[in-house]
Amino acid sequence: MKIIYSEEHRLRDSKTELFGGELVQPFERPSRMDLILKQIDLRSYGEIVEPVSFGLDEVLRVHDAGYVEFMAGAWEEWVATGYKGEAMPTCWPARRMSDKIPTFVEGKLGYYSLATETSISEGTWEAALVSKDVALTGAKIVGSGQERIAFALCRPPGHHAAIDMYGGYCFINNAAVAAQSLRDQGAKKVAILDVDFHHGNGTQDIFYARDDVFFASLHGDPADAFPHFLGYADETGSGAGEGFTQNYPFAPGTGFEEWRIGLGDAIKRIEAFGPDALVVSLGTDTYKEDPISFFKLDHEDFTVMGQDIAKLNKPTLVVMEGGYAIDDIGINTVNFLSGIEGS
Ligand code: Q9C
Ligand code: ZN
Repeated sequence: MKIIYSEEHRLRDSKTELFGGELVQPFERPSRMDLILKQIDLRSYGEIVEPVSFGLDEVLRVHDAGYVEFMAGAWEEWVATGYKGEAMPTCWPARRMSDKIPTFVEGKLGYYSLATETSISEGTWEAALVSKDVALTGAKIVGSGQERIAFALCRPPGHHAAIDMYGGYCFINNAAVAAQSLRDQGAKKVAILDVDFHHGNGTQDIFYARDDVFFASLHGDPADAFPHFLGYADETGSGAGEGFTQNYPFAPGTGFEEWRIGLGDAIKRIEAFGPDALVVSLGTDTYKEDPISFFKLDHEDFTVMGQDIAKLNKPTLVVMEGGYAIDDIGINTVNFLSGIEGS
């Protein structure tokens, strides 16, 4: 299997995450990739290839132009204020407030974000741009028929990035950009299956009113888990997109047996939808030891998960999302890949 990867993810190296009222070292850190690469190497799995560079056109197919423009200059704008820490919002357009876009950077950060844990630091946007190149290179490999399956080893992750909001460690929605690219290359219908522990609110937002991209997500119940304000089972799409979104929220402590029933249902619905291509948002934060999640999946469950999804037998791009039980994310990721590839 081709694994698309770039060392330039290291440009994303924020020092602060707001967690439990403290500024801590971010869970989403560069060493995550080293641990995945170590397992890939140990098991002599796949073939690592460099991404091709793409411009902003593909990003603007799914994200708002004002958002992209702000993100491109956000760090410089923040530094110019004289603030000493990394850039983070402190205030949002909450209920019954104005939707006018502020002029001052701190207001714009609030306008264009959905959470405050994710600090913007020098190099963040540059890394996000390369991460989307990784996803788009994978979409080309699969979309052109060169390979039936590929793995985009993206960092920073993407599935929380909405049309015009960043947060949850995500800035550009790599899976959405890739799905749109597959559509633009000729796939009439694309399905996105999101198995990260957290709800893929950004991906849902981007495709919510569309009937050409089916979105299914299994995740911690938003009543108990980030992103808290999206991912309920009664969100099924709007307008022409009605019936093309499917959510599977699960309670704290959920194990693989129960989770797998949801997966089986999602797979059945994807089969009925009949996509020409599949994008999998892969997060390994469903693992039992993940420091910020509450499911109970074990190493071998990731292999079975991959095997179950393989039965769909579609051209497939796997896109890396979350996973923070640092020592184990490599094992879980490669187990999934070997399961879905059938090797
Ligand atoms: N108390 C991804 O997995 N905060 N993002 C969690 C827990 C944010 C996760 C707080 C989690 C974002 C890509
Ligand atoms: Zn996650």
